[in-house]
Amino acid sequence: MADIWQRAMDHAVAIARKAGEVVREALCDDRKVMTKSSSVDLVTQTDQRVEQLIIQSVKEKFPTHRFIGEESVAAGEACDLTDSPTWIIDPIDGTNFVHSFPFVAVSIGFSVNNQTEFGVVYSCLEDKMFTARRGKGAFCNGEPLQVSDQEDIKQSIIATEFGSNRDPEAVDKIFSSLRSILCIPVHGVRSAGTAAINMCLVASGCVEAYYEIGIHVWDVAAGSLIVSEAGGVLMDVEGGEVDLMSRRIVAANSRTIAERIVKEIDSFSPPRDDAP
Ligand code: LIP
Repeated sequence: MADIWQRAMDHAVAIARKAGEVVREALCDDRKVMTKSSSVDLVTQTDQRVEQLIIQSVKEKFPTHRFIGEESVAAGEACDLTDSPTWIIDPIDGTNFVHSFPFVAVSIGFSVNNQTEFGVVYSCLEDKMFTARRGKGAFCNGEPLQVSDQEDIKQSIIATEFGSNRDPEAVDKIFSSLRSILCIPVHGVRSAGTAAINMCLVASGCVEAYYEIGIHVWDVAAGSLIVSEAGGVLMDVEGGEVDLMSRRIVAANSRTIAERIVKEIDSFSPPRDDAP
């Protein structure tokens, strides 16, 4: 049977590549940095330009589709995931881009009936195009991806981020989880600075798991499918099913590793992305 979303996925790959070119060019220029929810939540004109580039080109081809975009939501648009075909866009992982920290990704997830149909993460500076189509596997530059088969947490590397919440209570919990996980002990803890690339590292088998509290649906929509199609599992930080609007995620190579991490996480619940 023909894959009805293949044309949309092909378009996502093409537009992510084009967006990556814009990002690479912009890295050669001075960046005017603005702030959003706090002084460490950064945005540049390139984030806004890339999001508009993606949205406009999708609208021309798929006029009935809906959007959740990081910068559109920051500008006041709703963050509602309905049953309609919806493109979930993170135009650029902002803070890394501002500092030319070399992991910068364009992330595009596509959801229909609350199910992610495809995910595309373009790591612009590495020129790596990660893709996944539901039920059809995950790939990097066309090569199949497979999570690590390591089930011993003590032989593992775990990725996480510190996020942009500087509320001391939240920071204490983030450090408490980090301390517990580090002292299991694990081989190491790493941060690429972007949820999307951290998840692609899980899918590639370079790290056994990634967890974070405070991310947004646009950070993880595409990466989640890339992890599960590479054979990994997704979980909430308290166990149970992941909810992409909850701003909490564990993405691991296996249930064993995910459950072990959940045991160590000092959880909290940031306001949901779809909170009214
Ligand atoms: C970033 C995420 C990262 C998180 C940051 C931020 P942005 O996305 O990729 O995992 O720790 O706080 O949310 O805002 O740079 O696109």
